[in-house]
Amino acid sequence: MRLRIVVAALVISTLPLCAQKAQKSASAGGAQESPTPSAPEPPGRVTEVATGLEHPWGIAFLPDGRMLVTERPGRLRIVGRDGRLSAPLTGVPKVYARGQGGLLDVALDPQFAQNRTIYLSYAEPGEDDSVAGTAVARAVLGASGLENVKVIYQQQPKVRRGGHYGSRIVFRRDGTMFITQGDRMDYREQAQELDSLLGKVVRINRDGSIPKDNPFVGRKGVRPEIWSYGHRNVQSAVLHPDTGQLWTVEHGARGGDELNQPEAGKNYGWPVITYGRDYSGMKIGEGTAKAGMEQPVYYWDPVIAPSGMVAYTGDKYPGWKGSIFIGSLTPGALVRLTLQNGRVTKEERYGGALNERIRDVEQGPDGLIYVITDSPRGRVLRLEPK
Ligand SMILES: [Ca+2]
Repeated sequence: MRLRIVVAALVISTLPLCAQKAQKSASAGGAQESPTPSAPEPPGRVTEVATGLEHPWGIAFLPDGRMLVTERPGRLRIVGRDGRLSAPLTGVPKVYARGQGGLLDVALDPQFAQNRTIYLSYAEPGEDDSVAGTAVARAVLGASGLENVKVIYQQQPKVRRGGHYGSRIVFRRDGTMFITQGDRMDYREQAQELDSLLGKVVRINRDGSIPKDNPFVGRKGVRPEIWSYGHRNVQSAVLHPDTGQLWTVEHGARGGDELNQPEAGKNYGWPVITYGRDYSGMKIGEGTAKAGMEQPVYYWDPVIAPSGMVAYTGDKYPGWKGSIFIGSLTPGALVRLTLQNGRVTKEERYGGALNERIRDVEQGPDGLIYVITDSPRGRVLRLEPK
């Protein structure tokens, strides 16, 4: 009698689990999941290069080894090789500096040595400051500030509140530019709508015009800037130095950060398919897979909260050439992925002295890895090999 009660209780208690599993397998995507490795001290020494930056967001090295660094409240500074911060450069466009908004990425033109041109991505306020959207401006880096500033991209529509502005700027080998964006948080359904620029990776020419070979050019009711869609919030992007293909990492909700290789015209699923759940624990969308929607190459659950990414091409650290590095905001670490034939073959994480909110990662002209930390007194750190 007692045994029967126990068995019955077991059957009842496992029923919802079985139902859940059956439902899961009906739409199982089968993408590769991070094993969530531990995060020991990095191999080498972490040195502070600069400090006192207010929520630094993006870094780009100038050819002489100095760095351009954005601060999210709306300042752009040069960090000298001695770590000294310049005064804020003049000419930076007005930014919507609230919540996740503000001045975001900075990138040098592929022909910077000839044209001294840089690009900034940022949250741009609307006319009355009640709405905002991601934007990109180009400018010439003058002696003490930006000159010939021109806004070359504006995400449409601008919306109220919300976060998820993305964004990173990456140049393709053909000279066109990718801008990664987010779904503006409260508007996630628009990631699937092709007349909206929310939740999209876009591709434009460096003067702001639209490349004629973009996947949706000429299609009625579709924004011609769109390269790929169904993205949640892409704050990590790199052009793979071997293949020339775009790699991105996007923030999921609870679980479901994704490594993607966005290809022209493809749908990356958000918010219809995802490996994550809402912060409340509720299911999002329809499952993890659906016909016509791409699987991520790799996903993280629990999340790493990815921001900033670099493909390492140097030879200063044994065994790291060809690895991809991603900054983790939460739990805070530098994540290293080894890739082979478009798959992740190994993930390592370095915490310890790098156990901070890492907002961007770059390779310096000296072949060393630099990161910036997201805090009111953010720092530039350099990882020196043993
Ligand atoms: Ca996806």
